[in-house]
Amino acid sequence: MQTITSLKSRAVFVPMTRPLHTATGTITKVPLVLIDLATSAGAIGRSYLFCITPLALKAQVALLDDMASLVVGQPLVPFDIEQMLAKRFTLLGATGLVGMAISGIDAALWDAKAIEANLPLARLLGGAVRPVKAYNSCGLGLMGPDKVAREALELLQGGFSAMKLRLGYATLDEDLAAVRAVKAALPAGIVLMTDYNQALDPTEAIRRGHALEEFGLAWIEEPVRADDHAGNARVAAALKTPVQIGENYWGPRDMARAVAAGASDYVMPDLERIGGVSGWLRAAAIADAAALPMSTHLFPEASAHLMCVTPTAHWLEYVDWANPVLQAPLEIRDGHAMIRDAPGSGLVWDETRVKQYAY
Ligand code: SMN
Ligand code: MG
Repeated sequence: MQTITSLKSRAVFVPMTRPLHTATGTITKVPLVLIDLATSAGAIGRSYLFCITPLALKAQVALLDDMASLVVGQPLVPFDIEQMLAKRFTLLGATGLVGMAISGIDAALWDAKAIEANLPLARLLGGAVRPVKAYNSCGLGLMGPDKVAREALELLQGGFSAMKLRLGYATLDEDLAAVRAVKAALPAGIVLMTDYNQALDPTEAIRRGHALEEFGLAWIEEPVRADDHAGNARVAAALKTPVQIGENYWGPRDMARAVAAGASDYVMPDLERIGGVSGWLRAAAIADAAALPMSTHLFPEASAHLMCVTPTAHWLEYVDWANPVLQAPLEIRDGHAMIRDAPGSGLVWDETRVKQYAY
C-alpha cells in the first residue's frame, strides 16, 4: 500500500489577463496556494487553492503545513483521509481556510491516485475523457457598458459561445445598460450568464430580475446572500430566469440543505469549498437526485474531469487564472475544455514561473 511521504504548500501571486471587478471588490492579481503531495511510489499529486485575497496566503500555507502532520505517513486512501480530517475538524468547523485546506488535500490525493493508476482523473472515476462545454468567465466585471461590450467580443476567442457578465451596479439602470451593451455587441445566439455576487436583498433581486427577463439570460447567479436559502428560494420562485448558486456551499451537507430549501434552479459547487473530489462526487449525487443542472466554479482543470462523471453536468466555468504557473494550461477548442488523455488532473507547475511569482 502506497503511503503519503510529504505535503508541501507554496504561495504565489500571479498576474491576470483581465482584472475582475465584482460587486464585492476588485481582483487584479490571483493569490494561489500550490499543493504538492508526494507518495511512496514516487507520484506527486497536485492541486491549488484560490485565496481571493493575498492577505489569506500566509495563513493558508501555515495551516496546510501544520495539517501535513495528520496526512504524512498515512496510506493513499482519499476516503479514509477525508473521514479522518472531517472528524478532526468537526469542532473547529470545516469551513473557511480549514475547509479549503481539506478540499485541497483531497484533490491532491485523487490526483496522486490517478497518476499512480496511470489514468486521467475522469477515467479513474469511471468516466470517459471527452470535450466539456465551457463558458468564458475571464472578465466582464463591473466596468460600465462601453468596456464590457468591447471585452465581450474579445471573450469569443477560443470559439466560446457563452460568457458571464458581473452585475450589481449601484442601480438597476446601470445593470440594464451593461446587459444591453453586451447583448448588442455579441452575435445572436451567444449564451449570457450573469453574477451578482450576493449584492442584493431578495426584494431588490426580484425587482431587478423581472427587469432583466426580456434578455433571456442563461442564469442569475448569487442574487442575494449565499447562505440565505429562504431568500434565494423566494427569488427563484418569482423569476422566469433560473437562479444559480453553489460556489459558497461548504461541503455536500450544506448543499443538501440549500437544495432541500429550493434555494436555486441550478447548482455550481466549488472544488475548494465542496470538499475536493470526494465532496464533488457526493454533491453530484445530490444534484442528480434533485434533477438540478450542475456547473463548476473556477478550477477548470480538475473540474473538467469531474464533469465527465457528473450526471447533470451543465457548464464548466473557464478561467485562465492559474495559467501563468501551469506547464500545460487547459486547452480550449470550439468553446470546449479539451482534457488531455494523460495521468492525473492535468496540473504540472512551471517551476520557473512559480519562483518568479512566489509570494
Ligand atoms: C467569482 C468568485 C470568486 C472570485 C472571482 C469571481 C465569481 C464567479 O463569483 O462565479 O466566477
Ligand atoms: Mg459567482
